Amino acid sequence: MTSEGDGVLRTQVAIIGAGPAGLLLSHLLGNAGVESVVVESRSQEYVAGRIRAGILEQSTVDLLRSAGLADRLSREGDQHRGIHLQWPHERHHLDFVDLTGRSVWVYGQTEVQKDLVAARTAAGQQVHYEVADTALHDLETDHPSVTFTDAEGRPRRVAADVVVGCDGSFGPSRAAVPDAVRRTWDRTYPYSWLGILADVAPSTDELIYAWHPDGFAMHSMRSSSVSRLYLQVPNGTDVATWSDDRIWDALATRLGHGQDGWELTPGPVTEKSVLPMRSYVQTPMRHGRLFLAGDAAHTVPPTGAKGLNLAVADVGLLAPALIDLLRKDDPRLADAYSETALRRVWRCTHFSWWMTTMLHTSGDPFDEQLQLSQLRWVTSSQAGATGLAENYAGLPIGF
Ligand code: RFL
Ligand code: PHB
Repeated sequence: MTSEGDGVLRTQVAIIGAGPAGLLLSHLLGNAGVESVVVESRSQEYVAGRIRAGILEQSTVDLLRSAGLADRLSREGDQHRGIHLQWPHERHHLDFVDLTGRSVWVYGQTEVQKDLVAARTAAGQQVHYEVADTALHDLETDHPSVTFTDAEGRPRRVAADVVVGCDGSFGPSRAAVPDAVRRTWDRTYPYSWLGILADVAPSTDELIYAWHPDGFAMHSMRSSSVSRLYLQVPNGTDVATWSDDRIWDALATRLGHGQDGWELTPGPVTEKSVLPMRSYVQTPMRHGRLFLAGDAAHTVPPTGAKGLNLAVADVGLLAPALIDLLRKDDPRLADAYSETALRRVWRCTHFSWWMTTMLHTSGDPFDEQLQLSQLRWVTSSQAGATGLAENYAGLPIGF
């Protein structure tokens, strides 16, 4: 039992971060009778309201289904067979189902988060929201702990067998691995995305990824009445310099392909933000009694739709490893976690980098010709198309 005495919470697994990685881990552990306490620096509403990922790959949906988390996803999620890839005057559909037998689902991270919160609340999970001063201690011993200041300003300690850092790119967990042990790889791209959410029916059946001399554009969606669109913009772009009209004009130009009378239908913009593009990997994903999962260990640029899916895949490996460690005293999966997880992390890091560099204009005419050549190849060769499809729809967990 998770117990409280002397202001100390005792549990088996202390989880830092109540995003998708943290809550899913707590759910999978709870299903197997392993107790956890979750601490989160933001409010429940803030975490659930963040507009982020929109695409779930096959293995993510399979895992959510097997964990009993997919009732609403099955009813409200929109299964897509593939994506459209285009450049001026050409649009091609890649059918992942024909190419690989796997598909993807449009179901927003906001909805995944709501489903996770509902499931954890129903199970009586302890989640401490709006905490401050989160710190990790004694990770190289058998009695690690996490301290924090709770929402009422009281100092608290969670004493656990294991600590899991699910606290994203800006949390304290990744830096809790000593400098002498950790290795990092980092790439900042010379462009950002301006993203909008709009109350208008999508102008496309499936997502459009568009290469254009003015810069990349993408048409995604959240439902039959809500569209999500992105434009490549220079780093440091002030969102205030992009009026709604300017955004819709740029989207119409970059997404228009001059055929079939296709048109983009504009609508009221309900959210607008600029996000930088970055690749980051930190190894190892385990140090002593600390395990890292999701964005805490790695960041990918969003062009491959991999961030959320990779967080789910990490947790899909980590949960059985911790269950074996804590219930059967069997450390084999826990000892293999970092190496096993990193194989998929590097595959997705490469795929996200490849999609990003194939589709974003750099202003270099040589790059431009290579990009167009690559696009022609992935849309006309069975081998090229299958490679993209296999990575986008996602390799099985454990790959
Ligand atoms: P999260 O979601 O960042 O959650 C980490 C949580 O930790 C909390 N935290 C702390 N808690 C306690 N103490 C501290 N000191 C803490 N510091 C931080 C944070 O408040 C937060 O709640 O990480 P997680 O769970 O690993 O999940 C990762 C995903 O959120 C992320 O990879 C995706 O959103 C990336 N991503 C996409 N992924 C996809 O698979 N498909 C997509 O289509 C996709 N599109 C996107 C995206 C990310 C985007 N943005 C804005 C980064 C589109 C966008 C626009
Ligand atoms: C989204 O719908 O937000 C989305 C979809 C696909 C991506 C990135 C973002 O590659």
